[in-house]
Amino acid sequence: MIDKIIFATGNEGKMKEIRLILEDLGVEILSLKDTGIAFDIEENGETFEENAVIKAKAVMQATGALVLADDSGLEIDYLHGEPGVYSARYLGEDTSYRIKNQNLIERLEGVPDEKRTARFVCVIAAAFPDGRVLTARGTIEGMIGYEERGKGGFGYDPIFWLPECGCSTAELTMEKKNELSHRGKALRAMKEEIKKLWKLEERKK
Ligand code: ITT
Repeated sequence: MIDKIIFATGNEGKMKEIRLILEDLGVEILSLKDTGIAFDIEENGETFEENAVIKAKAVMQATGALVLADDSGLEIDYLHGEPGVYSARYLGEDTSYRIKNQNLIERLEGVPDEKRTARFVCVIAAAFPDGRVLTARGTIEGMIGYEERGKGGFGYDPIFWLPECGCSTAELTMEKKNELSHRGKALRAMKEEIKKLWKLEERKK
């Protein structure tokens, strides 16, 4: 029986959300930092799916553990899907989100509400020690706001406006964000797949 899962992410904001979503699996969830191994993974895929699989496989091969990975990003329709798979690297990996968010607000200056549509996308990949690979995708639709709002979440959350909530995703509690978010949807779907596989394996014993 598997007693731990390594989550192949170096993003602390993601990791907090992930721990809460996977809490009920009853196994230890280790981040890359927790493994103590230094990884330099080149995310050279062209899709969220490719990048999530690259990360999960690289860490599975180095550790022999069941590894999950998250590749996610923000797609802005008016900018033809930018920043998309380059969301973390947009304007440079080390540039603050203050600057990235302000820049996106400026690029949408004068653009009316109906053309400010955007979505967060998340693909979770699972790489099993026997070589099997699974992926699950989740999205959340919203709009690019006119200013940064809220202190919660991370990354582009302060400019991601949810009209039905009348707030940005940075103004939601982590529980509420997980309930609605791209990551929450993809990771809950993956959790169900993993539970099914574990049940099958238990039955075979
Ligand atoms: P790992 O590859 O180590 O997991 P990363 O931050 O480099 O961390 P990605 O390549 O998947 O991760 O880039 C995802 C970026 O998309 C992330 O850095 C944010 O800028 C943005 N993003 C994804 N999910 C988000 C969310 O829930 N809220 C705000 N921004 C998000």
